[in-house]
Amino acid sequence: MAILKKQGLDRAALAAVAALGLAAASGPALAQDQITLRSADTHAEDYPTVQAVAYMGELLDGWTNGRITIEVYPGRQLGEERDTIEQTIIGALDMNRVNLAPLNNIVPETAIPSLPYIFRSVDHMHRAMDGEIGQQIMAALEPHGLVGLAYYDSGARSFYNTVRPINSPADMEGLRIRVQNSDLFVSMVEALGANATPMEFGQVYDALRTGVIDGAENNWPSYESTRHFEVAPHYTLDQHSLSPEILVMSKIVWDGLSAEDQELVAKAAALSVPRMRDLWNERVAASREVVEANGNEVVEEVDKQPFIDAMGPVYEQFVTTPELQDLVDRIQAMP
Ligand code: GTR
Repeated sequence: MAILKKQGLDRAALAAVAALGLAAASGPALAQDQITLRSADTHAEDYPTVQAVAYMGELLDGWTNGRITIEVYPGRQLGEERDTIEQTIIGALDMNRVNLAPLNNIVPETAIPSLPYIFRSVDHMHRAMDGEIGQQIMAALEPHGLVGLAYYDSGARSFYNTVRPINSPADMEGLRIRVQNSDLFVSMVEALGANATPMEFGQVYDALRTGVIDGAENNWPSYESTRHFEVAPHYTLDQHSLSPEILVMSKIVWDGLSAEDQELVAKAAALSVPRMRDLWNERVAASREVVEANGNEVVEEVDKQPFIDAMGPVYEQFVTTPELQDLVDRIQAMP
């Protein structure tokens, strides 16, 4: 984190100053220190997730007269999600906006909102994740070195491919589908009879273009922003996953903030959520227009039931403890 670095004192030195009773050095002087939080995102600068974190930074900047700021690094500048998650856990990176899926293998609780068809609608997802269930999943991140700050929308993920329109699971047979680095997504694709290839987001376009894979899965904005729609024209709105995005902070960095600053950061993160949702809805509509103007074949009216019916093995594989089952039950019981 930038606080200590800029001041040129390490933690031990600060502790020594405090032990000597030099309150002025550790108290008011430190309070004036500049805190610059570096935050990574895989998406381009105009994507709603990037804009939401930038907005959070503007709020903090305004409230603190520039004492706390956020520097957002969009477009994978700091690496793919797997790398940036590792950097965040060890405190080399302060904040990170990722999907929940690449956290599935690290924190089992994060698999629950990533489960196929666990949510009936985006509203259902909001009700669960904005409340106790979302909080419980955020709390589960902490022993793994991460503090959850906000859930952001990610719409619904659906399949697209270069080969044929998908109307039922039978059409998935044998297709090589890229998934995120999540065993849950591998299991889901395999339950549908396709072959799953975990791969970083930044490699998908070339892999589709060169035929290394036949397809992938994502929401409207990502299908459009990555130009995947130009190389994989068949898009089927099977909406198998509503796995939300999450903004996390390194626990090491969080623990280095004063209680007052933690409160400011949490408040700014909370306020960035409604802003993100507005930006998201606008972007979904705009992305859809771009794809449709390109003449892509979009299968809108797909019977989801056979897809849902195929998901039993995924739930069996990932809902493995009474605690995880309880999360599933509570989500499903929500109106
Ligand atoms: C996007 C998501 C990214 C990343 C990407 C992917 O929808 O916003 O964080 O998970 O999908 O498929 O890798």
